[in-house]
Amino acid sequence: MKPLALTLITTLSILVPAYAEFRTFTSSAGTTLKGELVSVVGDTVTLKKEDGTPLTLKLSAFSRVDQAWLQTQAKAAPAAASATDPSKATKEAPFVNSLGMKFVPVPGTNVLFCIHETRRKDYAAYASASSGVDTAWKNQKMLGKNVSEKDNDPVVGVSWEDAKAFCAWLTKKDSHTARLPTDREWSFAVGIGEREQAGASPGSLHAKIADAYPWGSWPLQPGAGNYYDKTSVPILRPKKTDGAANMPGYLDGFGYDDGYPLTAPVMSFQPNNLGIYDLGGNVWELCEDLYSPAETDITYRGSSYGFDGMTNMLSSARVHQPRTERLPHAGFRVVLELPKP
Ligand SMILES: [Ca+2]
Repeated sequence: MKPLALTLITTLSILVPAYAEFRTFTSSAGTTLKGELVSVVGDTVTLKKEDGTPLTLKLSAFSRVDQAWLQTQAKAAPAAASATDPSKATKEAPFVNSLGMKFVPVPGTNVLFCIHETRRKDYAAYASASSGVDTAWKNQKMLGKNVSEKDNDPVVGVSWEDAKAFCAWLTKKDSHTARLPTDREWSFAVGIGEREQAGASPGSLHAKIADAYPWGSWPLQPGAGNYYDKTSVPILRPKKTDGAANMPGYLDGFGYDDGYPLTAPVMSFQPNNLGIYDLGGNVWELCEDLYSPAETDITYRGSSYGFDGMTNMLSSARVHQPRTERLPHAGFRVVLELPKP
């Protein structure tokens, strides 16, 4: 990628990314460049190179996957505003905790939802401050590759018990009650809480709402989330047991290609209308609840990078695993309890 002439940015609004980090960008010609995103203004992208010098490029100079990522960053809410009191948090001014995790209100619940899945760096802070934390999260593999190696990748390979221990540690550290979301709270976060019966077990609600997906309605839209990548199609091919197996294109993932064979850094795709990212795709998310009263398995929501099939991509989909299970395509999201109204 050849540097273009540096231009002075005089446009009225400079959109600051939700968070910045060094990442490897790929040009439309396939060459790579490491840099930190500074701004996206119209079709002009400004990066900071590793040596600190700025570099301005046209959006079209980037690969299709990077263009989508850059546009998502440009649309993300500016990170400037934040609330210091959880009860004052809004979508525009989230509560930010001591780890830099951002939390927003979800109507229908009395909690704030973290806008992102718990990151590897959040879990690393907990693991280094605690003793006896299981180390499976450091070494998770899929397709023969390591999963979630970077700080802003979602932590994977954590059991329900591990996630609850993280929440207990965070509660003590920040003096705000942190826990896993209940299955019902998760439904409100993804926009279907009003359509489900309160008190029903997660298992009884599985895939019962046929027209709601985290991105909206079928078909799967480009940029909808980290669901499936062309490079992993032959290996993560959807199972023929899914009810839609005969649908044209199904066994090839409908041609969907998100650029991430495994996990993506959290917040790489568009947020929902509440400002919450990756409720669909990336990693399955542990909930507080048992799947059904008759068993001891725990409920997961939201699907993953492994293209779990149409049924499991529904907003109302639930899967279940034993509470001690540690999986390379599952993690968790934290909620903060608000004072009782
Ligand atoms: Ca997710």
